[in-house]
Amino acid sequence: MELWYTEKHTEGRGITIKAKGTLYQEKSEYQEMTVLDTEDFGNVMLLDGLVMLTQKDEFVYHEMITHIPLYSHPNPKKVLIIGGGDGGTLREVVRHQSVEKAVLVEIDDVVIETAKKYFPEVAEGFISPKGEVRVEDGIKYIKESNEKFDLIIIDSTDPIGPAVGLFHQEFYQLCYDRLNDGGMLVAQSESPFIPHMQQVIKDMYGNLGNVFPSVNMYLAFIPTYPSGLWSFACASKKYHPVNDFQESAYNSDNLSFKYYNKDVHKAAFVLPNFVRELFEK
Ligand code: AG3
Repeated sequence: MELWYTEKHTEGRGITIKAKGTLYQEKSEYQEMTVLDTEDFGNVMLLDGLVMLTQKDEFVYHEMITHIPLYSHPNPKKVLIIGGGDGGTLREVVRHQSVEKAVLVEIDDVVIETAKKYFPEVAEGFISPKGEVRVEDGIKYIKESNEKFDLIIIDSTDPIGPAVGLFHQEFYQLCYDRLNDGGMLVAQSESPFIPHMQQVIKDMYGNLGNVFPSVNMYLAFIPTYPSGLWSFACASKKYHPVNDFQESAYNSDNLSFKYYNKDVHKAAFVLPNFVRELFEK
């Protein structure tokens, strides 16, 4: 008998992945966690039945949500990650020489514990002495803390469940206030090829644009996410992600990547017409 897991992306399409079995399943206070063992993508983490990451393609998302802003800011020392409980974003952030401290605020401890057990190479970030992990609501943290950051990364789920507030203008304003002068914010921003996500994108970029002087979208190819074409929002107080690319930091860090490189950095901001049109009034 063959077992196939399907995530429906719309009423008429989805992704289907052949599974060897279920390794773990639990209902946390916030969402349902599932880990599948699959033929093609290794272990797959689902939250409320939606693919969050797989061992085979997580590198794309985690490299792109981190290295683009970290090599656009001339001296990012302090980074705040909202969400990202699997540790993959933290793992990439702490590789940068300039980064002295990274605070990760994840609402659901079950995500952290599951990642440590079933995705040890992703959860590697938790070992770093530069990291500080807090299990609490990111919105509450940002309201109450007065720590300032050079970069805030919003590594959230789709805007459902506990993540809804992470797409609101009030939250972006709180982030803006927590950022130092040249600060930047990067957030995962769904797929421009899925109709209901196009509306999310319009609202989200509208909200960001009401708060930040500059907002740019960039794209990456993530095979297991809806449509495979994924987007990220880069909002900035001062630095431009393409014009201010930090070539010397990139060269001196001399890190090895599986997706990101300096040409990808620039190319990721080149948008096809149907994506550009999402921003036209
Ligand atoms: N966060 C973004 C996942 C969104 C996927 N959406 C979906 N499958 N419908 C991923 C967290 C990785 N650190």
